[in-house]
Amino acid sequence: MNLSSLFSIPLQQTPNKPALVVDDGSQALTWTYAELDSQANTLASQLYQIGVRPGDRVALYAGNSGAFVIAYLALLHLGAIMVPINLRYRQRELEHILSDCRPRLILTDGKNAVHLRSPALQLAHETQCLRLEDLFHTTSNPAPSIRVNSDDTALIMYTSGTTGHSKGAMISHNNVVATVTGLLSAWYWQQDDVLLLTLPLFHVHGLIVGLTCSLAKGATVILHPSFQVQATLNCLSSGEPTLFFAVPTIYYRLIQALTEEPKADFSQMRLFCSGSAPLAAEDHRRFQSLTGHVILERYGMTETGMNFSNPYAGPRRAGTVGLPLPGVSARIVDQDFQDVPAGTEGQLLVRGSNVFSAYWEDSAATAASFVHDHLQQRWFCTGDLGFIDPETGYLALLGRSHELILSGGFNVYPREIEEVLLQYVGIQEAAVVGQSHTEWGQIPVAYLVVNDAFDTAQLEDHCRQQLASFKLPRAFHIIEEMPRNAMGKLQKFLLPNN
Ligand code: MLC
Ligand code: AMP
Repeated sequence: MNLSSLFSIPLQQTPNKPALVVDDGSQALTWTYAELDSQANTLASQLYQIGVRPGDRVALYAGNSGAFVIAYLALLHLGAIMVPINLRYRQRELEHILSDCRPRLILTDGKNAVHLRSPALQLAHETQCLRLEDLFHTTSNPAPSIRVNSDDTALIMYTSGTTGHSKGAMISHNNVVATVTGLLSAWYWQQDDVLLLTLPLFHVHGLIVGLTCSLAKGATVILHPSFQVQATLNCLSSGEPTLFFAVPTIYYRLIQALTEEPKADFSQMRLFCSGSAPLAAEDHRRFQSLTGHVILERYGMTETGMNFSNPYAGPRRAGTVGLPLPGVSARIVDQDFQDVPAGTEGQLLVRGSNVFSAYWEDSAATAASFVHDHLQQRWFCTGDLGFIDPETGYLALLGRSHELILSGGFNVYPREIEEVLLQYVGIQEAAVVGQSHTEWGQIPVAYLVVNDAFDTAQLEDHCRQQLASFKLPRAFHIIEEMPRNAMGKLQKFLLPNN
């Protein structure tokens, strides 16, 4: 099934029901299912006239808004491939993504266009860049009639790579439908659910788990431009939302605010979910004691959509991500990819219709990410380490086999930062590690071997120009030499405070 067909069910059943409310604090704009569909059709027809065709990549570098949602639906109708881009990315990261996926068009908005207009950003000269605000001025038009197959690629989502550059995970319509149908049943979604969504729409969590599930069910999304503690607490206490999905850093900030002002009433809420990074058991407990709600933690990845979830109806165990979602198969294996007994730590492999097929134009990375079993079934190597509790069958995650740092729900690869540090004159060696942090989960810190003394403020400037702000090392430690083993291999675990 393609995604437009999934959305057509609520459109036919409840055309006049609010599908989307965008509340930026000063005003709330509402779209019914019929209005969203009609505006998406009009935009699809405009984009078709501009020359966007099935299989074309269209990059979206824009904040949460009604126009973002309409552009998503329009591109799905057209069979074009949406490439959502993290808004904190700057020149170097943008250049990589745009030159890698070669979009037919970039859609942006008035607030964020400035980063694409930077003279330093080298865009291929034929790349057209349009502001979403300039596209909504024609009268309604039917969408061009295009056949979109379930195996067609709906999205390319860039996810940080171990090699220092992000890779584009090609996610088909079918992959998204698999995650959505799994979550709709696992979390008992209902048509009268109202989801408060404050996460960015450029990642799987906001776009698929939040927006797409809600539109597929015929529920309502209240979308905020970004997460703000007070606006979130006000909305959650307003009696309107029934669902809230967030990353652990957001729960941490809500817990701080509720500890100071514990009056909020979330009695109409049905479900609080956490994912994208590990939720500290302590925060799970504190949120329950402050609100009476037991957070449901689930686990997923850009490449796979959602894989595991604590049960809606059964026990939600802190420190675990629960059981495989419907349609997901999972194994824990040792270094030779052999199954280990329940209770033993190993790498998690997954397979199912939710799992992507390949990285965009990177067959080597694709081949390195999958293994075949004796039945020639293909399993995706998540790189996540964990064990299955022999009694409950619940998965507990223990960390990553690679060096990925998870900061506030964003991925940060040390290698990428190290490469930027090594470009700086005077730095001889650089090692970046994740340091535990109560609010962010982890933060990147850098250890440097330097030739001469230098100005840390200037080094910070250099990093800020080259890296998204969430990748900036929060501390620079100068050391005499890197700890290495007899083979000369860097032993990051021996770095001080790590
Ligand atoms: C912002 N900053 C971060 C950061 N986000 N630093 C580290 N890690 C992060 N995640 C930086 C800002 O650039 C700024 O730096 C400083 O921290 C303070 O910013 P802020 O204004 O307090 O941050 P805020 O804008 O409030 O953002 C915090 C946040 C945001 C938690 C709301 O990070 C966020 O929306 N995270 C959600 C990410 C997400 O959706 N992940 C899902 C991935 S999908 P400076 O130096 O400029 O002051 C996935 C699959 C799955 O993982 O399973 O879901
Ligand atoms: P991304 O590539 O941005 O989609 O991030 C995916 C990674 O986030 C996974 O491989 C996990 O390491 C991590 N992740 C997602 N959900 C959880 C969770 N509930 N607990 C621990 N880690 C998680």
